[in-house]
Amino acid sequence: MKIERVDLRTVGMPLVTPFQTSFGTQKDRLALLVTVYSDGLQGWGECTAGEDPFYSSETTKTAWYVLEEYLIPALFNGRISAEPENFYRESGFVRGHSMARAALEAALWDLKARRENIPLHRLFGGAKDKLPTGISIGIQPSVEELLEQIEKNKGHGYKRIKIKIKPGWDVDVVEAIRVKYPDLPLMVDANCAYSLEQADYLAQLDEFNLMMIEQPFANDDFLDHAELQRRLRTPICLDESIKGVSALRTAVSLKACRVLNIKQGRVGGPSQAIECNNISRDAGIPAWAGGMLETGIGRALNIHLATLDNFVLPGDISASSRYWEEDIIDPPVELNPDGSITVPKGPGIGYLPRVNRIEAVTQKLQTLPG
Ligand code: OSB
Ligand code: MG
Repeated sequence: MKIERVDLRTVGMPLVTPFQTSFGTQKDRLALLVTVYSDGLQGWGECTAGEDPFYSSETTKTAWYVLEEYLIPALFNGRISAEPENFYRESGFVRGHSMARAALEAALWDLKARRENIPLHRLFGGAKDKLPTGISIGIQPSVEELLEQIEKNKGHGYKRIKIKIKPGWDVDVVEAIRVKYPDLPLMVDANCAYSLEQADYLAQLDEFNLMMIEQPFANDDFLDHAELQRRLRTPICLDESIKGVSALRTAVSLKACRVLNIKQGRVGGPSQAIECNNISRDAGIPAWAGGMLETGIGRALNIHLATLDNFVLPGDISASSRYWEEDIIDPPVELNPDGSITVPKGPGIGYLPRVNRIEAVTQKLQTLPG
């Protein structure tokens, strides 16, 4: 497979509602898209890096830089072969920059699946037709507004609700939810906002029958999470800490989590996400597909990965309308009345990139080789 051309672009997409986490509030998404061209076909990938180095050290700009200066040139000079199965190993001369690498790997998988005229999940070895779907609700101006959001999204059919927590927006808020919804499948995500000194405080969450508490401690921590997990009945779920297969093996070995959030970009690409599926399955740790406020292009990839056997919990793979007035894929991702998403059967990511719409929202475009 010879790649003739690669487009790098950023697209600016206003979110339908601002999304607040313990590390900040986001109103717009500036997504980085990669398009590879070969033999009359295109493959599309999206980079999950944020605009700012708050969730992880990578940003849209660092990913652009690494793609433009290192990864794409290596694809043209043959150091990287364009076979997605080999991409992670062949791109390993670039240390770190997992999300930059993952974006190009994703585009190569989409291209390969389109060439073989099969949906991505068949290449990945996933076999589900429908996926249970959850939604991640940001920090709200008031508890009343949060309860309204929960009511509305339960009505849409979402199978579980995840709320963001931070110091000052945690135990009381969860208690208020439980008063109104004693049986709602509910999880909380702290995005690293606490430390082990708050373990006794966090232990108060144990009485609310949460599905999991996601990433309470630092983004590179395992030992404190393991200590907290020993003290809590509620499963700890790791997100930021799991920067790849090696980190997952460390977490398993230290018993630092009982649930795993798999984000393909964070772990180094689709091939590494498949590896994380297998390792977590063999360790008896249920997993689910996390989200990074992707456009339809990145979300479609998450949908295909979530067909793997250990993605047993509802993922953050919500409908397009949860994020965007108008998504950049056709058709948009839609929720079935039972709150599931039907895995698309078309080739590649299974949705068509809306090229006119993508061009309309493009902020920066670079074609390589220049
Ligand atoms: O921690 O899961 C997270 C978005 C940006 C950065 C981190 C996280 C998130 C989300 C979004 O929770 C979930 C989604 O895309 O639906
Ligand atoms: Mg998270």
